[in-house]
Amino acid sequence: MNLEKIMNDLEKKHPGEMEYLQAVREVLESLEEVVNQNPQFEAKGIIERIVEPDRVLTFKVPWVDDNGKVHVNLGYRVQFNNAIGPYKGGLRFHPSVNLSILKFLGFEQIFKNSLTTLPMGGGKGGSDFDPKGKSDAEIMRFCQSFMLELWRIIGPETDVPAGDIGVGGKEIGYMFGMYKKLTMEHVGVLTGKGRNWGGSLIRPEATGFGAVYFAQEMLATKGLDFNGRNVAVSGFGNVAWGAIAKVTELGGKVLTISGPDGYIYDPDGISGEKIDYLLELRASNQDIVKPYSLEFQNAQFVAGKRPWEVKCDVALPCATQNELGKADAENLINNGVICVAEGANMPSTPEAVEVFKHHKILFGPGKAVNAGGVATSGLEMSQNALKYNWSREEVDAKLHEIMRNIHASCVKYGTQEDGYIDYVKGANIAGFLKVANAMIDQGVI
Ligand code: NDP
Ligand code: 2IT
Repeated sequence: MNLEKIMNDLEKKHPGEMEYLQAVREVLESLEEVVNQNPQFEAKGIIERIVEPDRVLTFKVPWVDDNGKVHVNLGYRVQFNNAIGPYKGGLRFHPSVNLSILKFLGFEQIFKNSLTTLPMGGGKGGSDFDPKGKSDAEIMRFCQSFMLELWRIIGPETDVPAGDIGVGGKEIGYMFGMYKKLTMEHVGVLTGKGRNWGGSLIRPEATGFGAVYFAQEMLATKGLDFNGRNVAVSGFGNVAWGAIAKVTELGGKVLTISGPDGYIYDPDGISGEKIDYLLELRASNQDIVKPYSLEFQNAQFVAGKRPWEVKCDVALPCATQNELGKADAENLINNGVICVAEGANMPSTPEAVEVFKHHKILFGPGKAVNAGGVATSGLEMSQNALKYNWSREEVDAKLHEIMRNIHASCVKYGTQEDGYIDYVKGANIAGFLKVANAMIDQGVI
């Protein structure tokens, strides 16, 4: 495989799509060996076909605010690859959303979903709508307008969206309501639904729980565990919340959370009622973490900084892409970090990943570590199809088993001659092989 030629061609076709090109390069670098050893992949144009989405829908989303003012946002759905199952992946509402970000997320989702062992293809969507400071009624009107376009191309066997940044249970509810009204069908077209109308137990916690289950497996390869460990977490959203709850349950101490305004350092550890407070903070729609320091004694707010300067054993970046750069990685290493597991999608820059690999610490990439969210979405789809609900314990046990299997796949394909586990390489190869072979079976389409 001529990696540089493929990347040059892509850069020409999609100039300026920085995040998308970054994600593709990382995957292709990992695949070089496997593609060179398997000439059928090149002969069938697998790489050229897998890096381009099957289709992209963009649309305008007009809506009216509480004062009667009209706003127009952009809406997108990137249907990337459905070789192993219906397109599946979240919707992100954040002002930074653009096509490059959604293509990076949709591309990553192909491999992540393949790793889960469940039959799900890859997709992603969203809007540049900013939920910050919006009233409930405004969010509802926006979600309804968004679904007035999106409904045409989704369906329980076609494309099943879910949440991501800025999209949680509330937004899924408003979108589901509009879909149901338009189609007159109460079906599993979205995941992350409310518990009384098709949602799965554990889905809200799943990404964070899964990330910690995966990190547990990583630590176990060195005979270590979470008990008594200091943990730095970034973000304060859905993923951060679930991860903090599970780390605490396993005897670890979470020292930090972060938001766009800075980070919180809580030397007493974020546990008990403080974890519930995170839900309140997020639901306030204000997008700041500072109020935490006013609520709890001893907690300090550090304005405008990231939590990676805090001494910790384990780091769990759970906010957003490229939030942990080279200098942050060096800080973590100098402070003795042993494990970095990505709860968010692509939070570490390529330079930061290089630093982690160079120092041979345990480093788990998002597509493996955070796959528990979409895996539990897959379990929600199964329950919807069965018209049945599994108990909390049943879903949690399945999630745990899936995370153990993903870890085993990474070890199988990522273990180097010296015994170092390259989780990036392992996850990319394991995720790729299943999809690539399915694409070969199904012909050039
Ligand atoms: P939430 O909206 O619940 O929280 C996102 C967090 O990241 C918030 O703290 C948010 O603050 C912060 N954030 C978002 N964008 C930026 C930005 N541009 N700069 C700085 N901070 C930012 O989202 P989730 O917890 O669901 O998602 C967090 C990460 O996990 C994302 O990378 C997402 O793709 C990934 N993920 C989510 C899954 C899920 O099931 N929800 C599954 C797998 C991965 P603010 O909004 O104030 O900017
Ligand atoms: O990035 C992700 O995997 C998600 N936001 C969850 C996707 C899903 O379909 O549950």
